[in-house]
This record gives sequence, C-alpha cells and structure tokens, in this order.
Amino acid sequence: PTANIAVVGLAVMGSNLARNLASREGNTVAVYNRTTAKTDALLEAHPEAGFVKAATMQELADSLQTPRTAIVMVKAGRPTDAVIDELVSVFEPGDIIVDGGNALFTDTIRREQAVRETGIHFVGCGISGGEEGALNGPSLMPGGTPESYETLGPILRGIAAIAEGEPCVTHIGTDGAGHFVKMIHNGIEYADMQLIAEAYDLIRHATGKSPAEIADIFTEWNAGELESYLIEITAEVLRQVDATTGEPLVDVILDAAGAKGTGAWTVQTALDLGVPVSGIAEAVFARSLSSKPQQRAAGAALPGPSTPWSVQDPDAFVEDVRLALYASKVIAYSQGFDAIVQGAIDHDWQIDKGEVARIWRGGCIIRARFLNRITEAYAADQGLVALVTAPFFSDVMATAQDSWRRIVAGAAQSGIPVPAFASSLAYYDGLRAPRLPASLIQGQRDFFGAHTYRRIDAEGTFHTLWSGDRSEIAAEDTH
Ligand code: NBP
Repeated sequence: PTANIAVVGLAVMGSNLARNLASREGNTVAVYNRTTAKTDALLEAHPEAGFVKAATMQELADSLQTPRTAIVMVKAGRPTDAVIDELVSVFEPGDIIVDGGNALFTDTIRREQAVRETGIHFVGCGISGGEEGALNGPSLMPGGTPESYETLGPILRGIAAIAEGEPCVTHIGTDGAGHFVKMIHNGIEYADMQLIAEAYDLIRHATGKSPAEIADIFTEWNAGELESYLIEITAEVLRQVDATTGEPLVDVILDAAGAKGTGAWTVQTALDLGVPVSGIAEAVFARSLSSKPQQRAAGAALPGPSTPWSVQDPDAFVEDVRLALYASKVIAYSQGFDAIVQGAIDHDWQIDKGEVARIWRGGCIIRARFLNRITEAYAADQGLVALVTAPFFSDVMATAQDSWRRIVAGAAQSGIPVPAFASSLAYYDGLRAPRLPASLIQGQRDFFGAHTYRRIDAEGTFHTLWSGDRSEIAAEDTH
C-alpha cells in the first residue's frame, strides 16, 4: 500500500480536496469515484498530483496504509449512507471514515453509533469555504473520537486555511459535534448576509446612492472593524455591471433568494434546544418571503407610509447604518454561540468556543476580523453566559445603540423592511430588561390551564383559583 489518505467522491468538492491533499508534503492520495470516468478525468487533468487510482472500493482499501483513512465527499443523505456501508465492508477495526459532506448532525450521530459497532472510527467533519476553500484551504470542523484525531489531525492541519500562522482546524468534540458547529456557522452566515443586504437596502432607499457608490462604502467599511469576507464580496457584487443591459448587476438579478437548508436546520435545532436565534430565523424567513412571487405581487397593493425617509446628512446616516450593522452582527454571533453552548450541554460535548471562533478566521465564508474578539472573550471567561455581555461587546453596544435605534425606528416609519436589524434590537432589549411581561404570560397560562407559577418572594409553585374565590393555593409543579 502506498497511499496514506483517500478521497471518495470526485465531484467539485472531492476533486479539489484531493488536489489540496496531494499538494502537501508527505501525502499520497488514493482516489475513488462511483463513475470511474470521473476518476480517469481527474488523473489525466492533474498528473502532478500523483494520485493512486482505485477502480473499486476493495482496490481503495488495498492501496491504503493502516490505519486506513478515507474522506467521503458525496451527496449528503442516502449516497453518503451507501458509501459508508461500502467502506465499512472493506475497512478493518481502527480504520477511519470521514464524512466531509454537509450532513445533518443528527445523521452523523446515528452513523457514528452504527460504524462504532464495527470498531471503525467515523468522523463527521464540517468543511467550509466552498470549492475555493477545498482547493486552497478550508476551515475544518471534525468531530469523532479523540483517538481518530491523532491520525486525522496532522493530515487536516496540512490542508486547512492558515489564519495568523495557525491552521483553521480543531477537534470540535465527539460524534456529531463537528457537523453541529458547521451548521451553526451556516446559520450565522445567513444572518450576516441578510444584515448586509438590509444595510445596502437602507442606504439605497434613504439616500438614493447608486450600487457603485454603495460598493465604495462597503470597501471603506472593510478597512475597519467590520472587515470580513462577506463585506468584501458585497462591494464586488455591487460594483458589477451587467454586460447585456449596462445596468448594475444587482438590479437585474431576480430578487428571490435560494437556500440549501442549513439555515433552516439551525433554526429548527435551536427551537428544540430552546435557544433564541432570532437573527438567523429572520434571515431564513426573509429568504422565504423573497421567494413568494404570488404573495409579493398581491402585497404590492397594500398601503404604506406616506412619508419617505428624508435624510439630512447622508454621511451621518451611513455611519448610523454601519453601527447598526455592527451591533446586529454581534447579536447574530452571540445567538449562534449560545446555540453552541446549549448544544454542547444537551449532547455532552466539550466544545471550546474560543477555538471555534479561531478556526472561523480563515477559509470559511464568515471569516472576519472580529472573531479574534470572540476568542478573547471566551479565553477570559469560558463560562460566559451570553457573548454580547463580554466587556468588549457590551462596549460595542454602548457605542452603537443610539445609531441602531435611530435606524430601526426610521426604517419602521418609512416602511423599509429590516427584519434582522429589528429583531436583533428587540432581542437585545429583551436581554437587558430587568422584568419581562413573561409574568403576565404565566398568569394567563395559570388562568386557562392551571399551569401554575412561581413567585418572586417565596419558594414553591402556586395556583390562583380563577374560577373560584380567586385565592392563591400552593400547587404541585405541573410543567
Ligand atoms: P455532489 O453533492 O454533487 O455529489 C456528487 C458526488 O456524489 C459524485 O462523486 C457522485 O458520484 C457521488 N454519488 C452520488 Br450523487 N450518489 C452516489 C452513490 N449512491 N454512491 C456513490 N457515490 C455517489 O458533490 P459536491 O458538490 O462536490 O459536494 C460534495 C459534498 O460536499 C456534499 O455533501 C455537499 O453538500 C458538500 N458541499 C460542501 C460545500 C461547502 O462549501 N462546504 C460546497 C459544496 C458542497 P458519480 O460521479 O458516480 O455520480
């Protein structure tokens, strides 16, 4: 056997990852694809990679040194299960199967349990960065056993993106932890993109600036604390002119946003965990609304406000939008990390939050300067109960909140939809509130369902005899 690592599935992600692996010192990469013509095409296009061709799964297993390690990059769902079954039939105890596809973390937990019975290690590994990242350096989020990471870690460190001299990979936790964290990454990505889109929309409608002018604003923002991949590519998209019409490309692209489902997974999971990820949820819903042409056509006739936004000082307005974006973005990340904290508790994972922020600084779509501040916040306090309350971020809120409130209020008054800005602010104010009207909700629940309530001044559970004399009795806790 000559190869130390294999890639199974040679579509765009798999072939790029295989080339990345082959370009690193010390790796010999075996490659397999169900349709062998694809394997042949890859070998022909990249003789420099020195790939070892496997025409069957048995050939693949025979070409690998032990412990055998194979990274699976096939379509998520049934194809992944099919390939895992085939690998299990030719691998031996101690070998390692890595799923690098976009699996739902609960599928990864299920697969890990099944594969573990055979003595083979199964590692669900989140991979972020798309095709470009797979080729030149992705952010990698492996789960699985610590033992498998001893073999896998050095290989993954070799191909990961480098941020400030360090590879963007860490062992996230056992079984599905890696795919869970990748899912949250994607959820945050949805929120980040929606917030940027709202910022653009506000500036466009309230100041009348052109997409090219707004592109310059984003370029300027990218030199400051908002510096990130998404801000950078936003400027490029806004600057693009359509060759056919001569119009800004953003004006000829149909305004219906697609989705592949990982944002919805994040929200569904967060609902189960009981963690408010309202910024992410609004971002997912905003895409849904955009993709409802019939409802939007019917809605176009609905009455709106009589007064458009009259911005007196465009520079001051743009700075308000920048700060509103920054504050909302902090909330989106804070909510995402809250989901990681709760997911780790529910699934018994030891996840180092600071490390997660560290490995997101390179390779992935949400790479951003301020992730360093998140790493610092968790380094200072691993038990941080809400990221936004860390000193650095509460200072951001102090600086940004007046601008944020002006923007959300102005948007409401002039009828510009800013669901992610507004819900982030509402979450922030909810978090701050010394008392919430949840006391009233408990009263209502007790009234119609005898669900009982607790008091601020006594231990125990109580019920008011609403349909009797309305006196209070001590009650069994019924929830
Ligand atoms: P696809 O998701 O399009 O999958 C194509 C590959 O799956 C081909 O190699 C195909 O083999 C193989 N395959 C299928 Br389909 N059914 C199979 C089966 N029953 N048995 C064996 N092989 C089967 O490829 P991709 O776009 O390169 O994505 C690969 C994975 O990476 C996916 O899980 C995807 O969600 C994920 N992904 C991640 C990112 C990211 O940014 N992280 C981006 C894009 C994709 P064939 O050639 O014989 O049909």
